[in-house]
Amino acid sequence: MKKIAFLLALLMVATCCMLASCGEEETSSAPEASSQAPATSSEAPAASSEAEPESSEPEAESSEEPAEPEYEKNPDAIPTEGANVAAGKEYTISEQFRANPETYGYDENCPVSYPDDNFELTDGVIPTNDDRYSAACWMALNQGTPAQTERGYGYVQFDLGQSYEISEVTIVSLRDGASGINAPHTVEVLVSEDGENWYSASVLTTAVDELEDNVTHTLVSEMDVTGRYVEIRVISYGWCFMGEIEIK
Ligand SMILES: [Ca+2]
Ligand SMILES: [Ca+2]
Repeated sequence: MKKIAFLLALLMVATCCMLASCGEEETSSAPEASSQAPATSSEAPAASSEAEPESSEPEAESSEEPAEPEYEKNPDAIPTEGANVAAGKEYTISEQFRANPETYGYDENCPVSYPDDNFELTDGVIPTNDDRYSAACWMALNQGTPAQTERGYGYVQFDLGQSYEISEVTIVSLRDGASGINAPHTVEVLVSEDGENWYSASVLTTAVDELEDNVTHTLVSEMDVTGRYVEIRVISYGWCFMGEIEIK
């Protein structure tokens, strides 16, 4: 009996010890858990701050996305049937660079560098590889123009006179790396029926560094839209030379 009582007592002590250690573990793990809690909660803002750029990106996209349901093709738009409807049309170009001949910096009092003599982009004259950047058939935008630096892109805007079904916009551009001239690495095409409400129809990104140097390039943006007004936004490194734009 003494043995049994002793064993029972031993068992009780062992059980108590186990319970106590469990309690200790629980209480000792509790601070850990609570110390983890702030950690996770401190992670949470981090996660949310990390998520912010992500969520702000979709937001930025979604700020255009809501426009998508609003965007409807104009049923009265005229099919281009593969014809270049920009041919011979007037257009508006963003401010061009005015280089000071002594400093080469921007000087608003100096004449436009590599000007557009009206219709250069729609005259059907497509520069060849023999047309170096000094050839008159080129016009140029420069990312260093104060207004363009602030806005982030240069643009060419068309009023086609009536709404067309548009599936393709091409830009003939020059890459002359040694002269700081690059084909645009981003071409965004926006369309509008009224000239006020714009819809981003296409964003074309080009690995400019992989393009053959010292030659003329034709960049093709594809889309499936209608519009009377077309704005072509270009982002380039340094100079962006353009010789022809076609809208089909
Ligand atoms: Ca031309
Ligand atoms: Ca020119």
